Amino acid sequence: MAYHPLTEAEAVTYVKRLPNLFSEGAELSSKEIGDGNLNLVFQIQDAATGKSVIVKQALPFARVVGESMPLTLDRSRIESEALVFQHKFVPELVPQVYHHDDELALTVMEDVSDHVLLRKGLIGGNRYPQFPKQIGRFLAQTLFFTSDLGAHPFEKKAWVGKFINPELCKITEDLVFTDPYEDHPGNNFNPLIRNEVEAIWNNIPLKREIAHLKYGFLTRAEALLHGDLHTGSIFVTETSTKVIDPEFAYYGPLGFDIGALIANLLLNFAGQHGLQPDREERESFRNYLLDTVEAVWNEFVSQFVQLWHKQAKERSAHVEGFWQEYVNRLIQDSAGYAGCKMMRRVIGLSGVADLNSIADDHVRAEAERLALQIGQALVLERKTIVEATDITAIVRREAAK
Ligand code: SR1
Ligand code: MG
Repeated sequence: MAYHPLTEAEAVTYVKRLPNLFSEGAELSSKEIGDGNLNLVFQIQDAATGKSVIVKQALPFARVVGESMPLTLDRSRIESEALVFQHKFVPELVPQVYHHDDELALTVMEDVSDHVLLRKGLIGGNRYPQFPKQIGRFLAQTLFFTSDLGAHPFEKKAWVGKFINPELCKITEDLVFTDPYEDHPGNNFNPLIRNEVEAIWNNIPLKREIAHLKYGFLTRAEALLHGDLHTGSIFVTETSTKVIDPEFAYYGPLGFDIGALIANLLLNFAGQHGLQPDREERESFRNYLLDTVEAVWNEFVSQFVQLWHKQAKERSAHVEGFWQEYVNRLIQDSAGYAGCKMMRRVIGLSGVADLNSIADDHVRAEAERLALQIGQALVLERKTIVEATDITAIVRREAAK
């Protein structure tokens, strides 16, 4: 079938033709539930059995901007291949892919909407005690086994080729590392923070550090990244985690995925200024978020280092002291990428609900200023960071100012 965006009814007809999903004659309902920046998402349900699937279809443009921002349909193939890939390493943490159609740029997959988006859950003040262990496992497994540490060198290079993703990388290169730091027409920030934003545009030492981080993103094909691991790409319950949406997947520096997650936890930390009016509740939730940042890093690193010692195939990995230096650099990269990802969500094209849902412009401006302060400090001070508590100490210091 030639590419066209499906209607809700066409999405039903499409899944009915697929073997082994629904029984013949099943009465299926269909609802387009996509609220992300880029794609159509249909939920197809059989009310009689309760079974449901998701049909995710790429549009030839970015939904959040419209047809003026054309976007490759090939991202659908990348996403489906990345999901299948990640599912092999951590089946319990990634939705199962049932079917992919290159021509229609769509993927039929497991419906995980019995979970809630982590961003929504955190905005609602909910806590997820199992999350650090589970996301730590996701990060450790997917990053280790796709890197030169855990993969055969021929295999790794073939994977680099398979996951070349130039157009979506270009979005990140522009929206995370370039546009927010200059007076770019795509930027979209609260006019009340113009002074702080202009100070960033004029801060050459900061921009130089961001240039180093961008250069790492451009050149360091270390592992297959998720590529957009924010809290809107993660579904959670109290006991389960599912990572979705790897359409930005490509071979890049490990710290970019870890940093994305830390940034989004800290954007919620900043947003608490407007999200939680009760001071004690706010402090308690902020402590929870910082504990989560520390636990995510600690879980990741302990699982990653264990894999390293037990399963690293690359002989140089076993040179004495190398793993410690690698991990030291990784936490510094992660902090730097977290800083960029915080600033882009305040200044750039695509914001986050943790801040944007704060109705009062002045209260929101306070939260946004804090996010910018933390972001800048993480970029500028990243080389002093050794442990996760060094990251959270920077955040506490900036919040206390
Ligand atoms: C135009 S796309 C904007 C953002 O949405 C995605 O989630 C990525 O973060 C991208 O930068
Ligand atoms: Mg996405």
